[in-house]
Amino acid sequence: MPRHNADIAAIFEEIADLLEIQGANPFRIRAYRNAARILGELSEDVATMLDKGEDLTRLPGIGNDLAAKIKEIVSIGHCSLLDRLHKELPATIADLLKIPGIGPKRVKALYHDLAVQTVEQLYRAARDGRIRALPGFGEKTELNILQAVEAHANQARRFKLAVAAQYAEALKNSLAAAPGVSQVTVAGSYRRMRETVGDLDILVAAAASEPVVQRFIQYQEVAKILSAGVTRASVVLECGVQVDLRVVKSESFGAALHYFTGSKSHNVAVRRIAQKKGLKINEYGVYRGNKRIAGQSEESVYAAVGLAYIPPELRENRGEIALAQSGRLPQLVTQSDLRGDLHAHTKATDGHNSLREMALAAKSLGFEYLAITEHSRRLTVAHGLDPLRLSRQCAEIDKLNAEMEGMTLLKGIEVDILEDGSLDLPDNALAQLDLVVGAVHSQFDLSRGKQTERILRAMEHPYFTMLAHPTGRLIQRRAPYDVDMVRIIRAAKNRGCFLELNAHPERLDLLDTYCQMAREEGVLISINSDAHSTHDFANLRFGIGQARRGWLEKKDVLNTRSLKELRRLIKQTM
Ligand code: DGT
Ligand code: CA
Ligand code: CA
Repeated sequence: MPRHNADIAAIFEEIADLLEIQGANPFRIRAYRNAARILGELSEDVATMLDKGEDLTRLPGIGNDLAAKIKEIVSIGHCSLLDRLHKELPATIADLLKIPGIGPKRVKALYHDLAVQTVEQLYRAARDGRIRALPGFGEKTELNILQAVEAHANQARRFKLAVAAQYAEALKNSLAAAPGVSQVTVAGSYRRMRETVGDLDILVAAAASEPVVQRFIQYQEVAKILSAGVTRASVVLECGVQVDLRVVKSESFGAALHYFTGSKSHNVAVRRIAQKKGLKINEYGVYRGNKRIAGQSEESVYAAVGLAYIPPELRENRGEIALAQSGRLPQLVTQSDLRGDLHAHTKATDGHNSLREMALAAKSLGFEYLAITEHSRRLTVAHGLDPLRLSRQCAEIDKLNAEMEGMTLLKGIEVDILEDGSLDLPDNALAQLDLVVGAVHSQFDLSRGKQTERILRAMEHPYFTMLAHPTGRLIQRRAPYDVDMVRIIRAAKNRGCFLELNAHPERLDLLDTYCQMAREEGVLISINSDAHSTHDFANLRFGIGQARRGWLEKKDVLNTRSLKELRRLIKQTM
């Protein structure tokens, strides 16, 4: 039974894909995609909201028709519209969309002109050179398709962190309620906040293991039991996620947690240090000879081998161990350090809430400031602002600021960086703003040299404050554009401007390794929600996770500054 928002979002995405392959009305398709996005970002399960008798049409982008479909899915477990679409199109056709670079339009052409229905048929069509002749494809596209299919076949399925979170947290709560359970932690890459996770590793401390294993394999979402023993079991959930369970005594919880959090290469390095000290370390504890000297808590494990406690996000064997030896680990930024958010949209463009609603939501998080950064005119699909509409919004912001206490809206724009590196709005429109966030939304396939020059040129613009989602990647959907990030980080340093870490779960861009580089160069990063609705501020936690993986401290993050200090810093860029 699909019951999590991610399940319903997946159904809506598939409907949108199939409708698009059929060539349906674009507005109808967009409605399903929007709804999928809203559901994907909602912090509360819609099933729970329905149980409580809440009206789903109050959610942004959900009208009567979509609300009825959500109810249908939650109550009967499937959607009759999707059932019908499955009868009209081959069942395998949606698989084609999983190949990067193949969108619904291409699937439509491949299906109609070459009768391609499966990934296998797609591969053969590309290999035999039949695709290049199709209008809009060509030889280069054909080669790309061939390579993408090969790469896809070699890639194990991974789940985006935010999607895995929905399944992990529900299962965790269920296990926590089992008799005799004292602690439950989702370990592995999930705890390290990797942007995607291969499987979930759940660790439970309990007096007796059997009742926990039983509860686990009987969990309502289990589709298949791979193995079940006395202290461990593995299952596959209906959504396709594999979950490994380990139950341990609470005296070993710390050692087991350390072992199953990984990463493997971090563990190997820690074990080597233990060996040099004549110690043995495993998932039960740290031992000198037969004597157990640590293992109840992770802190005790690190202390026993002479290391400071290393937060999970750092455990990738990228130098964190040497720092822990010398007591120089970074004091990682936390969500409570954030004083504001510098990238958000409203109803004026493609957002769902009013200025006031966004401001109040940010204030309720304890924020001091929120920058409103709508799209600019070039982005017509998002109904981007021209100079006149921007000026009107600025006037509205002035009015709101005059009446609000404890929350300041900053005037900004997410301005398109055009192909030649110029900005999509004239200087006199930008001059009235507090900050200018520049973004690449087109021409992703320029050569590395051209793409880099384009962005560098934009950054030189006197009003430029910050580069949004610097690599443009969408996790599992679009590769980063080819760009020399080292040069961009250096330019940001020289120019005194900032880079964004976009916290949207599909982006998480700037990537952790580049955060590390920016930090070394002394370039401040802003962790921004890119909120399109009041719910989206919840995504900041994923941005914080990526920032911590990138070793960022409070001082490295622009939006940990007070409004006064922030104003001083952004003024200097202009
Ligand atoms: P994933 O699931 O691919 O996103 O990545 P992880 O890191 O969650 O990896 P997974 O699920 O294979 O294993 C979970 C943790 O268990 C891993 O991070 C470290 C630990 N582990 C697994 N296999 C070994 C091993 O052979 N040696 C050591 N030292 N640790 C291991
Ligand atoms: Ca795992
Ligand atoms: Ca695992």
